[in-house]
Amino acid sequence: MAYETILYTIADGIATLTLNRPDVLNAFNQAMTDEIQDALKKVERDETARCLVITGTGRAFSAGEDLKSHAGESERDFAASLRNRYNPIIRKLRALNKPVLGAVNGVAAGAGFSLALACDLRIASDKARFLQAFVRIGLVLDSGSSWFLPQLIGYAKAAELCMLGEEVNASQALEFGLVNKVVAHDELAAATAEWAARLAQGPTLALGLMKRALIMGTQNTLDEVLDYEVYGQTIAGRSEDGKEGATAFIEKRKAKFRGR
Ligand code: T3D
Repeated sequence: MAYETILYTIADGIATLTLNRPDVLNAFNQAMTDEIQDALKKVERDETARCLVITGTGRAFSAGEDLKSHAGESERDFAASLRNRYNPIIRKLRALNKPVLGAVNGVAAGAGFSLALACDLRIASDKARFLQAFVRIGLVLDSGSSWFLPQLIGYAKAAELCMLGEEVNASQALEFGLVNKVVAHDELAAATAEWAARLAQGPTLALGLMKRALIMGTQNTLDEVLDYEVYGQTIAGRSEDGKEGATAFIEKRKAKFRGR
């Protein structure tokens, strides 16, 4: 599939998906959600892709659904839009057995905010802003924000942001735990490259199992998680990278992981 609304590159084990409709703050139209779904399948299948970075061009990460593309529509099928366009993206990002790093370069609103929340880690530019815009247009949260937000920042803060439609700046986002770190706008690319390289050079198989266990930890019992850790450690410990990690420790050198 040729991409018109996103950019997709892969280099040095890092797949980068860039939302690319800057004139509308990278709002999602049908083409863009189709293309994101296609690119995520590529990342999933490509063994050389060991980490995914998601970012945007221009001054936005994403302003959510392209509201202008629906001007004049009498009846909109929200259920079909969410089920067929957004939910598969969020599900795929969470199921992806590779780490996903959001580089939030600017405003993230509505489903754009949800997309950022679906990443495993987030680095924000000091120009980033976060807005649960839904209340302003009479809609409810979607694309997983109702699940991600209370877990990340607690129920009361989530309710405040969503019900009052409060905009959060980058330093507030850091304080609330919405992002992992904030850097000067000009340093976002370098900071993202540094973390992405560390992730891409990590023990990919173990990182995928770790991601699954952490997600389980948010919704399963301790007993269930303990069992999953047994399973995960068995797989990771027997893997090539698991053996390399132990050998490197004994030999007092840095492990060289190959992602399997
Ligand atoms: O519908 C379904 O399928 C269900 C799924 C829903 C998911 C959703 O995401 S619903 C929520 C949609 N998003 C929003 O409600 C956010 C709308 N945008 C804004 O509130 C503001 O634009 C921002 C707070 C994001 C940024 O404000 P600001 O002042 O920095 O920029 P701006 O001037 O408002 O926007 C710049 C341009 O981008 C402007 O175009 P213009 O006037 O220069 O030609 C604006 O219309 C356009 N733009 C911004 N957001 C969207 C958009 N165009 C289309 N869709 C947008 N969402």
